[in-house]
Amino acid sequence: MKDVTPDDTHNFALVGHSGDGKTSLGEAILHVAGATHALGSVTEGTSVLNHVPEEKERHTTITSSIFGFDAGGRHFTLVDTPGDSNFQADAQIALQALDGAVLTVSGVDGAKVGTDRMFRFCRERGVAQIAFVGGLDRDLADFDRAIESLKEMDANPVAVTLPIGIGPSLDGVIDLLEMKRYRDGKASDVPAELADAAASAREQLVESVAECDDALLEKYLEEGELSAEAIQAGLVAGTHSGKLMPVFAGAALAEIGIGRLFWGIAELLPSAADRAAFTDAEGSPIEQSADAPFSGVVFKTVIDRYAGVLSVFRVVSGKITPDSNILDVTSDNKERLSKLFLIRGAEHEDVPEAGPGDIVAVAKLKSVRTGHALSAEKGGPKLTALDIPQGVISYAISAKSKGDEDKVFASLGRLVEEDPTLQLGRDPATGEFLLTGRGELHVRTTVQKLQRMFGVEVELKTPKVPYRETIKKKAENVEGKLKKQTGGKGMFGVCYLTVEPLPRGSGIEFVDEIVGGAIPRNLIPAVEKGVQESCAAGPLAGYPVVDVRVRCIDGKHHSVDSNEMAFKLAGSFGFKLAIEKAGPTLLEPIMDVHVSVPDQYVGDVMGDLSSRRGRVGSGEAQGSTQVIEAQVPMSEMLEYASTLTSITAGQGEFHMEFSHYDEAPAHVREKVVAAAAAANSQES
Ligand SMILES: Nc1nc2c(ncn2[C@@H]2O[C@H](COP(=O)(O)OP(=O)(O)OP(=O)(O)O)[C@@H](O)[C@H]2O)c(=O)[nH]1
Ligand SMILES: [Mg+2]
Repeated sequence: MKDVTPDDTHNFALVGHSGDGKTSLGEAILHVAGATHALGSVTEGTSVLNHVPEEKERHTTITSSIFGFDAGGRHFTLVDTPGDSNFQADAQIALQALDGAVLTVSGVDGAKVGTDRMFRFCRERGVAQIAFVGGLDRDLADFDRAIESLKEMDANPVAVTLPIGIGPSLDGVIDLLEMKRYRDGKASDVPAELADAAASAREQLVESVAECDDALLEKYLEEGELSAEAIQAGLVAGTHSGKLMPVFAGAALAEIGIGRLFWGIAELLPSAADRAAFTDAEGSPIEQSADAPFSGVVFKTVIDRYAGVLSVFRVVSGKITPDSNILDVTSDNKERLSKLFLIRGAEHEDVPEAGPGDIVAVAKLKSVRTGHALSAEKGGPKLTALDIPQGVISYAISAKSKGDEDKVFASLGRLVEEDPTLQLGRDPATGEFLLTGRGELHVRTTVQKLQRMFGVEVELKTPKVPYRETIKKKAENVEGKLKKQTGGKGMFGVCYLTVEPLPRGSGIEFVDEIVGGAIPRNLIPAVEKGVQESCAAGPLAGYPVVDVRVRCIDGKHHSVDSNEMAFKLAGSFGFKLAIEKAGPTLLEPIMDVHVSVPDQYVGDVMGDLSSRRGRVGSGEAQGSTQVIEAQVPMSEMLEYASTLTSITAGQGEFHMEFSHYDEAPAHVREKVVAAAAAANSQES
C-alpha cells in the first residue's frame, strides 16, 4: 500500500436501500478482485463484511464495514454500509471521507426509498456515483425497469453493461464500451442474436455522454461516432460532475457482471487524487500532497475485541507513521499515535506508514471521536469536522437490576463513543437517563449490544419526545431581584429584563442594554449565566426554553453586597418571572416522514397518518411502490413501525427525520404539563 499514489487509490462505499444486496456485492467484488479466497455469504454467516454478531444473526448490516485491499497495482478501500434508515447515518458519515459510491439497486424492484435517500445525499454532497443493478438472476428481474426507476428518481442513468438473459437464465453481460461479452472474467464476442440490442444500447450510451459536453456533441453530430477514448473520457467527466450515472448489470451471488463493475469503480469513480478537495474551516481547499504536513479525518470508530477502541481515518495530506504526535483539531487535544492498522473486515494488519488517500486505523486515542479532524502537532492544515446526523428518538433507560447503574452508564458511554449518532443524556423534567438514537431499531440494537459486549441488561421505557418551551408575546421590564442583607455577608443584585419571541430555531439571545453602570460591567455576564441556566428547564414542564430574546435593560447594585452569585440568581429569577408573563407555550418536534408502500395500501396509510395529526402530501410513484411524504408530530410516530407493518402486511418501509418545532395544540400541552407535574410529585 505504501507505494501506491493517490491517483491509484480508490475509496468507495456501497450504498442503497436495505436488503438490496450491498454486502453480497461487496463480497463478490472482494472475491473477484482476489482480496478473499472464497465468496462470503450473508445468509450462511460467512460474510467478511457482516462480521458483527448482531449482523450475522439478523443477516443485515448494522454498522459500516471497511476492507482495504490491493488489486492490479492499485489500492482500494471498500466500505459496505447499512441500508436501514436506523443505521444509514453511518453511510452518510463515511461518504464525506471517501471518493465515490456504488448505488446498489434491486433488479426486481428498482429504486426504493433508501436508494433515493442515498442518491440525494451523494448528489448534495458532490459524491460521484455509479449504479449496480443486482439480483438480475432472480425471477421477475427486469433491467430496463430498474433503469426507468433511476430516471424517475431524477438521476441520468446510462447503461454501460447489459445483461445476457435474465432471471435464472442470466448468463453474463455485454460491455457496451468494448462491445464484448463477459462471463467469469473472460471476454468473447457478443452473441449474434443480441448484436442489434447491444448496438442500440451503445448508441444511447454514446448519445448520453455526448449530451454532457458541447464539444463532444458537435463532434458526434458531425462524425456520427466517437472514439473509445473520447467516450470513456466523457463518461468519466459525466460521473465526476454528477451529470451521468453509469449503470452496471449483474448478480452478486452468481458473480455475474462484477468484473465490469470493478472496472467502473477503478476507472469511472474519482481516485483519491481526483475527488473534490477537502476544505478547512474557511472553505479553502487542502492540497493532498504527501510532502505537506499531515491532516486527516476520522469517519468511523470501532470497538475491537483485541485492540480496544479503533479510530479509522482517512489521510488527506502528508504522511503519518506509528508513534507520531498529532493534534485532534476538533477537540484541540494532543494525542500520541500507536500502531497504524489496515482494516480488513474484522481483521487488521500493521502498516509502517500511510499517505494521502490511505485509510488506516489507530487504537486507544483519548479525545478523538468520529467526525474529528486530525493534523500534525504543529502547522498542519485544519480540516473541518464531518457532519454527524443526530439522534431523533429518545427512550428512558434504566438498569434492570439495582446496583448495576454505574456499569450500565459506563458501558453505554463506550457505545456512544463508538456511534456518534447516539446520545446519552438526562431528561430535565424527570431526571431519567435518556438514550437517543436514529430510530427505534437503532436504540434496541444498542441495548442488545450492551448486553453482548458488557453483560449488562437495561430496561427501555416509552420513547420521550424532546419538547421545548417558548413564549408567545413580549413581557417588558420584569424585575429579577435578590436581596439578602440581614446579618453576615449581604447579597444584592437587581436586573430588569424584557423578553420577546424570536423565530423558530433562533435559540436564546441575550442582549446587554445596560448603560451608565446600573449593573457593573463585570457582573453582566453573571446575569446572562443565570438566564442561560434557567433556560435548561422551562416553567411549563421543565423542557428547555428556546427562541427568546432576553434584553437586560436596567438594574441596581450595591457597592459591597453585589457579586456574581447575587446577579446570577437575580438573572435567573427575573427570567423565570418574565417567561411566565410572556405567554409560555409548548413546542413539539415535527418529523418529515417518508413512507414507501405498494399501491394497494396507499389509502390506508394516508388515512392513518392523517389520524396522527399528520399533514399528508400527495404520493409519488416509484415503480410499483408509492412514496408518501408527510409531516407528523413526533409524539404520534413513536410506535409507528409496528402499525405500518400491520397495515401493509410487512411490505411498507418508512423513515423520518426531524423537520422543525411547532406549537403543540392545547390538549397535547395539557397532557405534557400534567405528566411533568406527576413525575415531579413522584420525585419529591
Ligand atoms: N438471487 C440473488 N440474491 C441476492 C443477490 N444479492 C443479494 N442477494 C440476497 O439478498 C439478500 C440481502 O442481501 P445483502 O447483501 O445482505 O443486502 P444488503 O443490501 O447488504 O442488506 P442490508 O445490509 O440489510 O442493507 C440476501 O439473502 C442475499 O443472499 C443476487 O445477486 N442474487
Ligand atoms: Mg448489508
